[in-house]
Amino acid sequence: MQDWQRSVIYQIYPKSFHSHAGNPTGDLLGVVAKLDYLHWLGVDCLWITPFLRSPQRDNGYDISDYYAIDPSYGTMADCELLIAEAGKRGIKLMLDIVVNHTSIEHTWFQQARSSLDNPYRDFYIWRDQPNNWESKFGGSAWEYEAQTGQYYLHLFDHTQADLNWDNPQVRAEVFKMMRFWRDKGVGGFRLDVINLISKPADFPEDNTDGRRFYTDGPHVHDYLQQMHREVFEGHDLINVGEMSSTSLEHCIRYSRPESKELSMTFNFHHLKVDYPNLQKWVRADFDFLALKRILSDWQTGMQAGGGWNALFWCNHDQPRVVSRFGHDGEHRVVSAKMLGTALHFLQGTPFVYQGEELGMTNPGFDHIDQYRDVETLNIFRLKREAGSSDADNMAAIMQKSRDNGRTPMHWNAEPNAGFSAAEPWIGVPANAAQINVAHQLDDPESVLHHYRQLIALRRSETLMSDGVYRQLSPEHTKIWAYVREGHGERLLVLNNFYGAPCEVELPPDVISEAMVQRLVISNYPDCPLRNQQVFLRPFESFVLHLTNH
Ligand code: TEU
Repeated sequence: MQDWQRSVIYQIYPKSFHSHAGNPTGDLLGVVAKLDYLHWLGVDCLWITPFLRSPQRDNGYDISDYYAIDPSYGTMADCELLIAEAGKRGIKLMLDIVVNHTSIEHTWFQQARSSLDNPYRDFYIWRDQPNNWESKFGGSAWEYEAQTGQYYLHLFDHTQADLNWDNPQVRAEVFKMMRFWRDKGVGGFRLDVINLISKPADFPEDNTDGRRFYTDGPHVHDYLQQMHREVFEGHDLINVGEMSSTSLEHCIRYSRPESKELSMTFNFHHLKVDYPNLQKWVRADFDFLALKRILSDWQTGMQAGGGWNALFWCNHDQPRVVSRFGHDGEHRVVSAKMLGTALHFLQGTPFVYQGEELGMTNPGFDHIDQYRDVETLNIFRLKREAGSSDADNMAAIMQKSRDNGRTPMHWNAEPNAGFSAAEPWIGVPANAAQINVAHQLDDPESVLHHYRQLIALRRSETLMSDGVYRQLSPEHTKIWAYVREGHGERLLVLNNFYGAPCEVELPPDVISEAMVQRLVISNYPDCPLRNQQVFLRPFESFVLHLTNH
């Protein structure tokens, strides 16, 4: 087992974490100020979303200089201080590398667009005519450049131009930049949409949006192996790839050690269970059986193939999980704990997204003016142009917008939730006075203490890292039941995903009153001895360690 296979990673969205300077947006010194909190929580590593120089059109995922800190976040000295101070507390820092595309303000693009024979022209992807591929943020994936009379490819916003990875000079520049950060002391990389970097040379099209052609594209494994040789080899780094619309087979290849590519992969299939017919922008309940099936298939598949999962419910692109798969009203605390337990006992490396450990909820913003996200604003405009009603659009946006997860971290009950002395760049949810760090630190029954316990358990319960996953009662419509087994022992993990009590009958080989039962964690104060017939209270969740003697 590698160290990172026993680690827990905490994700920081620095724009919304803490402003040390008292600005509308957070900064790196704001992260430094909260390191003691993160150390207390027990996390091993911080993934901080991009803070490099950027026009911030997509909140830093549009980088214009890979070697400079964006002034809104501070200076290179602040970054060095953060690496050093985190290191003193045994915490690594994972840098978010966005190299599928750059901002069009990057000098490479400025050069490239200036003339057809500029040496940087081939850093990007140009065509005389667009094909029918669509941008993930809506509309065509091609933008016309009048000066040179060609179109450039952008799989995301038109200000995010896709790099041409088939050009060896592009790869050389990317690897050089990554070595620069490695040598500065970062402990690893989170690679943004890294499975989209290899586009087929003939740009094929059919009647779809085109993603099937460039997802996990023709040379992606070769390029990642080259990255491994040129950046990772001989260094102790945790590298996680964000894989968009990927497959299990590819994720095994990306993450199994023999491939010499990455440590682990994120995928999003389990977060499309509330996209009816894969339509994101529709308000819909989630499909619980699909959620269990998808997560279970990935558990068994990755384990069989020797791959490694990055486990997560939340990130800066997703709504808050307690509002999504739990209950953000009267059952908020118990359901947030249940969701934490259900995820942390899976095989893989768990990620906790800032505020998730408090059970933060979606903010309930019901007016488009409250939203900042480029994707949300693009979609609202496109839907309106297509004739869909504002009421329908807002219903979907309130449920699905990425801004649901981007509101400021709730530190305390003071103005702006203690995030900043200044009015924040995006609204603070009304429940910040009740749901915040200061309050939960003092409450041993809080979601925060439950997460701290989950994080600590990963060090003491070996089966959390290496136990074999087996789903029980896959057809049960309310309960997700699974075991992790090995060394003649077993963890039994039971989770009621709903607000009504219910029962499940477990196989006799899994549990009996004759077995030695030890309660590992639970979200109710008492936990009676169990046998095959288990009764669970609303959103109840617990884990038992079982042995035969
Ligand atoms: O996200 C890539 C991605 O595919 C998404 O999760 C995306 O937000 C979703 O498809 C939109 O519906 C990454 C970053 O995490 C995201 O913040 C960036 O906007 C995106 O890449 C472009 O760099």
